[in-house]
Amino acid sequence: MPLAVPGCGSGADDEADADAVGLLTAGYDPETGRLQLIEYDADENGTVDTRTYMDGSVLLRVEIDNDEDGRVDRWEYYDADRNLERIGISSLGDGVVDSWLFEGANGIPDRWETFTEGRMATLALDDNGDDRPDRRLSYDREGRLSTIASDPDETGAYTSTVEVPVPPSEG
Ligand SMILES: [Ca+2]
Ligand SMILES: [Ca+2]
Ligand SMILES: [Ca+2]
Repeated sequence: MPLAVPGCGSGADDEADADAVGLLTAGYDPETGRLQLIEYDADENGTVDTRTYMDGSVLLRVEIDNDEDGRVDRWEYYDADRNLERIGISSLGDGVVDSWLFEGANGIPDRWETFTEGRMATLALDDNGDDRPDRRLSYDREGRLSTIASDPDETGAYTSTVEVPVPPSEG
């Protein structure tokens, strides 16, 4: 039996075993009884990798930890009709969103935003609805538009890049 270490700060309260039913575990608000959280082991390896946040029957968001290191890699946000609205991705795996994908009206992403140190670095847009970006706007450290890359021939790659001149300083 492991010894309890008193006075060392953290309690052992959050070590409660999950009463998993199959691969799904549901969490309820202790006061209202509303469904709050569904934990799911999508690849059935015994470790929860998908958490769905709910407010009763309303789906709020899904957090996915693909590599199961305890840090979320993908966030999915849904609108009131349960349509996927935007997807956040932590490409560095550090638990911080650095890319956002926005779903277009046809249900496929038509806008991608990437972030560096909390500011938008690039914004890519799919203008012709083929699920691939055709234009990419890049921003400099000051948040100014610096380059516009585009794919005028629809090759699937950016073949044209235009530098946006830095405006003359106002001083
Ligand atoms: Ca798993
Ligand atoms: Ca992870
Ligand atoms: Ca496109």
